[in-house]
Formats: sequence, structure tokens, C-alpha cells
Amino acid sequence: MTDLATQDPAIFSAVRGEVARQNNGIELIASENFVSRAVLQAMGSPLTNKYAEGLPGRRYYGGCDQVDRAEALARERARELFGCDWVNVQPHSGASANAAVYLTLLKPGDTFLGLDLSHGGHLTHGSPVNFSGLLYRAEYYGVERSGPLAGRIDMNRVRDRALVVGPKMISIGASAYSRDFDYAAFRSIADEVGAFLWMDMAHPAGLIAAGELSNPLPHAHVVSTTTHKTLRGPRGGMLLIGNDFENPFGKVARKSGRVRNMSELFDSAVFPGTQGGPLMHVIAAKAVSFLEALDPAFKAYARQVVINARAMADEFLRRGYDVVSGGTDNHMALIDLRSRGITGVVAERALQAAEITVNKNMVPFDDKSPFVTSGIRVGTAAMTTRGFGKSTFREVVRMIDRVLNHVGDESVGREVKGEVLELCRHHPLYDFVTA
Ligand code: DSN
Repeated sequence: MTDLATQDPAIFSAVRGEVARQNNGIELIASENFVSRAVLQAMGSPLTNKYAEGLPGRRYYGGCDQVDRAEALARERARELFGCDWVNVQPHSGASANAAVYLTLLKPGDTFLGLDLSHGGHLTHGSPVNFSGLLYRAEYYGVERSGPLAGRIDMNRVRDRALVVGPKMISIGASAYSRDFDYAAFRSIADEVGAFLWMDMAHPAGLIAAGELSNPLPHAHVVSTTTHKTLRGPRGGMLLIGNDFENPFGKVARKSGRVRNMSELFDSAVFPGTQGGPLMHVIAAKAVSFLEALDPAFKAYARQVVINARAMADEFLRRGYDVVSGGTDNHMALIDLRSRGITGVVAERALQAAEITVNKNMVPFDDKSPFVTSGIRVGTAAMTTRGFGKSTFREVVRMIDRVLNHVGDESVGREVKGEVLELCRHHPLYDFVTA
């Protein structure tokens, strides 16, 4: 990055500082991962210069031959990866992909049913400060407070809620839910109340592609995702439709006097509905990451992500922590710190001082604000990319436990930081723009 270093030393310094932070810390934020150099190179390429509104072969601009090739490859590889008929790889983010879902399936004021944000749901699934909660009438289901399903979704309650609120759409998907979903049960409820079923698989997408978790595509009318979490691609979004075009809702819809497939409606909800020009450098990087995910090595990676998450959750339990729902099926665990007498924000800061990055997170039935919270969320996707195995993750929990048992003791923070640095040295990440 010599040009950047010379031309804009301030930005170069921020980039170098961030690379150093990633290299020298333990990254446990469940929504983050580390992309390959090939993905970085595609993102940093002159494809960023190209306008290409439209779809491959049907653009509003000339000179699109090369970016058409890149987007066609991204689409072909995504379809193969998830075994589906149709994808749109243009959404700039998960939130953009979700905006296209709402635009296609609902009208402003329509009711939909989604997972409560404070129970692990996502901002774009009806939060009152987000377009989804401002433009549409959001109703919620949640997880159980106690009993055998504590911390989990009880499908009987989802059905009861759906029968009461009569949603036009039901959404599945979460930012802080560590269990798999019963897609067939969701679909049966959606069919019973005449609702569309939408799955936002942003968090588990890579695990679903690798067959580690159940696949929503045979059940949901539409699936959205980000590409940068467990899928380990560039920051971005995507929409997918399964092979179920014969369902009573999904086959065709009428718009502008013409009968169109749902896929056409979703395409036009992305562009021109909610976006302008697609980010062709990011789409090329998506294609690179999908090729990586089609490699058998990615299956082994995803398997290890799940093994590591189970080991991590188990080690927290063994050390007396409350793990929401008692464990995990996926790449993350939600730790309720109320019984330890510390808040999420205090834990996040104490761990950050030791170069262990987590995020404070609301736990179900939390009595604290989102700025304080009673929990932390931890994930294994990023450090599994760096080669951490299950015994290393148990070590990481030991370090976390030590820090949390000595909040305010700077010497403990310094000692753990030293251990973190040592572990990171044994699992190198990026070898460029280092000081
Ligand atoms: N904000 C992301 C997360 O951390 O889960 C989801 O979009």
C-alpha cells in the first residue's frame, strides 16, 4: 500500500492500525470473519470504477462485458452453493437485501411477525427505529423464559401469535440466537395463516451452505443473507429463492399489468426499487468467496466452527456461567452475566483491554438498556479461520473468565493480553502493512 502511505498517511495509519488490531487480538464478534487475500484483491480492484445498473446482459450502461462475467460467475456459484434456482447478488448489505424483501412482499402498514430484537432478532425485523418498524406493523414472537425450552423458540407459541395477529409475512432469522430453526414448522404456520415466509440467514449462511445446519430454501418463499459472516466473503448481501416456484404465493405476481415471476419482482425490488448501481468490485469478491466456499476445505472449516462453538459454550457452562438456551447449535453463544454481577458493557471493556473483542448484547428478558446490557455474545467464525481448535477455544474461555473475575485489575488485563498476543503469533493472519 505504498501509494496510500505516501498520498494519505492519515488513512494509511488507520488501515495499518486496524490490520495490527486484527492480527494481534482475539476476535469473537459473532458476525465477523477474516477474508482471504484473493477476496481482498477483488474488492480492491478497478472494478469499483464501473457502473452497471441492470443485470448481466441487460445493463443500462455500455462497457459491461467484464463485470457481466464476474456477476454471472457470482450468481452461478451462489446457486450451486445453496442448491437454489435464483439469486440476486447485488444487495449492498443484509439490510438492503431485507429492504427488497419488504418492498416485494408487503405494502406499508401491512403486519408481519418476527423475532423480538431483545430476544435475539435483528434491527431490520421490525425495530421501531428502523424502516421495517416505521413503515410496517411489526408483531413479535420470542424465546421462552423458563422450562425445557428456556432460551429457545416454542413453535406452538409462534403459531398462537400468528393466529392472533394474522401476519402477511413471517420472518425467521436472528443476530443472537444460538439454535437451529424448525423451518418446516414455520412454513406450516405461514401456510395456515396465508403468510409469506422469509428467512434471513445472515449469521448461519456459511454453516447452511456447508450442511452443518438445516436448509431454509426448501421452506421459505425467500431467503436473504449477508456474505461476510460465517460465509466469509466481502461485506455485502444477497437474495435467494428455493426451488419451490409452485407454491400458491410464490409462483407469479401481477405488477404494472404484466404477470411476473417472483424472482423478477425481487430483482426489480433491488434495482431500481431500493438501490442504484451495484458495487461490481464487491460482487467480484463475492464470486471469489463463493468459489472458496464450494471447496471441500470450507466444509471442514464450517464443521470446525460448530465444534469450536460447542466447546466454548461448554467451557463457559463448566465455569458456572449462564449460557442462554444451555448451549449452541451454530457459531455463537450468548452469555447471561446477571449471575456474575457484571454488565455486558463492563465485560466488553475489560476484555477489550486484554485484546479480546466481544460485543455487549441484550439477553432475553433483559432489564438493562441496549447500551449497558446483561450479556455478551461470542462467536467462533473468525478465530476458526485463524486455525483455532476446540482446546484453544477452551483456553480463550479460561482467559475471559480470568479477566471477568478481576475486572478493574489492570495487571491481570496486561497478563492476559500477553497470552493473547502469544496465541495470535502462533496463528498468523495478514502479513501486509504491518509496522
Ligand atoms: N449487526 C450484525 C451483527 O452483529 O449481528 C447483524 O447485522
